[in-house]
Amino acid sequence: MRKLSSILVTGGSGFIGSNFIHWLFARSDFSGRVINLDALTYAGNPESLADIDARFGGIGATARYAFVKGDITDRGLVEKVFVDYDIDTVVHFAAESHVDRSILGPEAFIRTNVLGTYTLLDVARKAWSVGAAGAASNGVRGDVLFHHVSTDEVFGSLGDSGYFTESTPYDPRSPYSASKASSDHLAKAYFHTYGLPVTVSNCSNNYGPYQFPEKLIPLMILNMLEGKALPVYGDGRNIRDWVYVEDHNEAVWTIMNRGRAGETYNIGGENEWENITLLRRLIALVAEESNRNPASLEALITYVKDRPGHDRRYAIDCSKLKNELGWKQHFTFDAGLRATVRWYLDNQEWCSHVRSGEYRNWIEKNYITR
Ligand code: NAD
Ligand code: TDX
Repeated sequence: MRKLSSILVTGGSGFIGSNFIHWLFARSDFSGRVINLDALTYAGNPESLADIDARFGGIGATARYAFVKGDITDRGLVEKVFVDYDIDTVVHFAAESHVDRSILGPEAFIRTNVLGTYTLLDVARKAWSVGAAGAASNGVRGDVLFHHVSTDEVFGSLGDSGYFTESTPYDPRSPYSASKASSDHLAKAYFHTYGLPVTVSNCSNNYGPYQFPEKLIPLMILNMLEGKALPVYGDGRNIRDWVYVEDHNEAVWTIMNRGRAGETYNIGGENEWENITLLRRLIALVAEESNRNPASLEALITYVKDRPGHDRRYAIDCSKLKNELGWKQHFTFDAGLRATVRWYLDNQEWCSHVRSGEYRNWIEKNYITR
């Protein structure tokens, strides 16, 4: 029986990780604690969890939330976190996550996504081994779990038809997806070789609150509000399968509770959109929610040079997760997109902080010197 009681969340100050922590503490059936290990790169913002820290953080036996600023490649630190907090579960979100950045500078992706994942797996194996160091499969505790969060981009690009299933061969095409593919292989290798209880999920494009405004949806919302160009790559007809971040996180938690060790589960929205069609839908919503003229927003659409190696279409078959574990999506695209637009309209301060670097002063004041 998995304990799921002292959970190391890596990358908890990023988009999906912070939503996961919010979502978990809102559940009445979760009574454990969360240790958020995050290096606070440009994409990590502890402000996203200020309320969680205020309600559940602190020192002492009753605290249920702790933030540790640090790098997942720092083996000594990761070992210390495992000991200090008696970690029984890892949910590994931390990553360099933006495809465009990986094209401009792949090294950070290899370091964090490959070396960082290896470091976490190896520390977990040793911390959770029963008996001699290096114990093989039968030497690992049975009440622990390492859940590795990954992406559908490892499967490459689809044509007009078909879906990615769990058995689709890997065919990554960007430095980002290649680094995530490598981390998936390492996670599975630790299951097969050492018997580390590992589950893996491969999810499609997420959207929702707290997403760094370099990704398509928040970038377009903020550019509309500022009257800036809306840059559409190539012909705008690339297709992504969008899932609301809360649905993704519910799937992750479902797998952590009931997923079989050694298995991979695909997570998707079953919600495919061409980028340009999505953008037009977003324009209509932003116009409606912020009293702007849709025609003037439409005029901001600007076709730009395509992303090198731009994958044409992603689409997920998530029937394994639905049939085996009973998960399903709750958010329609309209409801999720409207909630996202509203969140960005209502959280302009968060947006200006993450884009200005001002939030680093806030971090200094609230975390580093504490
Ligand atoms: P994000 O970029 O918003 O957040 C990543 C977090 O990891 C940040 O808080 C950052 O500070 C932290 N981090 C980066 N390098 C680190 C390091 N070396 N040590 C410690 N922390 C570090 O990413 P996201 O969109 O929330 O994605 C989370 C995970 O989900 C990633 O593994 C990503 O590959 C995967 N994923 C994302 C999507 C998506 O649409 N965003 C879809 C499928 C899978
Ligand atoms: O300005 C833009 N214009 C544009 O046309 C941006 C930022 C993107 N695009 C296109 C490229 C993609 O076809 O929109 C689509 C979505 O782009 P991103 O938001 O950069 O996401 P994507 O490259 O699909 O990857 C995302 O989903 C899978 C996440 O960033 C990954 O972390 C995740 O694994």
